[in-house]
Amino acid sequence: MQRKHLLALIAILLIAVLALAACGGAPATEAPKATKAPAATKAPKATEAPKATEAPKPTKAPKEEAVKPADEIVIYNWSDYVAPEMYDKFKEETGIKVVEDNFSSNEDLLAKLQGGSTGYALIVPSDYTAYIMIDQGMLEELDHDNIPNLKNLDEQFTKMYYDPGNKYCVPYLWGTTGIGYNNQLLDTPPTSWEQIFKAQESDPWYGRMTLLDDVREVFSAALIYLGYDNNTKDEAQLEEAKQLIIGAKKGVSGFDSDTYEDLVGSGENILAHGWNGDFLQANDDYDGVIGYVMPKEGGTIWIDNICIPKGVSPEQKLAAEQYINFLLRPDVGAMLADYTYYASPNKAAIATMDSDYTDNPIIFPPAEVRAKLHLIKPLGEFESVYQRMWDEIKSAQ
Ligand code: N2P
Repeated sequence: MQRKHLLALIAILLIAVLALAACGGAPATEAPKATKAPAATKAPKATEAPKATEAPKPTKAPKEEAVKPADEIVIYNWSDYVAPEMYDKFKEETGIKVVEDNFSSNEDLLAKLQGGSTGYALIVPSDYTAYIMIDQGMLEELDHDNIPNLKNLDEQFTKMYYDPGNKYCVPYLWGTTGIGYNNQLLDTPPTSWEQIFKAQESDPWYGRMTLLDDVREVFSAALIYLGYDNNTKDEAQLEEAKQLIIGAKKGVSGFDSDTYEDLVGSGENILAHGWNGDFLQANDDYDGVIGYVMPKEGGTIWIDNICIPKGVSPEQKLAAEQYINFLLRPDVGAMLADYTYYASPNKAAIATMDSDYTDNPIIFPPAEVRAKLHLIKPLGEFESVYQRMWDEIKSAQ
């Protein structure tokens, strides 16, 4: 080959090499597509995840990793509203200690929270009070990623008017308010609110009964007895209910929301206005001497909820969410329901329980009773009228 031909050949080869190199650049720009496309179809998480976690790491990951659950949280709860071994179990499993403090009414709970920082990481308001708290911005939004057991809730408890989608609260237990009685001291079960509100001195239960220390519950019982809406905003009806309650005070030994079931069980009292599960629970200590009825006029039904008040630290919030998730486990939900004798909103827990619980008509009222039950509703500004009249009832001689 002649030298100039050789040079020409070298030049051609060189061009070819350069052209190939240039082409080689093209796949390099296409490469992300080539690796990304299969990632999206084939193994979306496996191939894409590393990139996804790598890229945003500087902004997001460190913050999430920094939050460790608090090692102690305080729950503000109703009394006798937990199986005591639940706290031990949670501590054993997570290292987080749960300390409990108690309140006796929704109004006390609300006032306490409105009074400023409490240190509580969990609270248990009833439906209408959860509504007020959500409305007033008093609750933290729940991070559902930390509560995967939400899937165990019976669907109807994900659609409650006060918190659709469980954005702020998780239903804890639900129940009814009626009359408990000592079946050794009373031959026939009570049938009407009249026996409390119109008790005569000759009645054996006169002076041996209590009303709940609870403004909305007591007004509900009186209003329902009078045939009115238990959430009425009619002041004349409320006044009538107030007079009825004042008239009943003489035959009532006190307003009590915490020990009334024991007073009936021990025989000190004969009747009590109270919550279904409390009477059933007390029966474990008093050999089944306590009965419970829903008066013929009807009564109230309520759903209590576990929620996180605003102002908790991220560590407390995480620990609180872990406790909520624990509660929603089938075994723990069953432990809670079994001990308290209240109805569980946890479908997976109920599925593990026996018919003593699931077929108990006091826990799960039959349709004809359900039809007579009413929720206590939030009343906005009008709530203060109930409160004023309640104060008048309390101070009346
Ligand atoms: C439990 C009280 C039941 C709560 N002792 C009523 N909302």
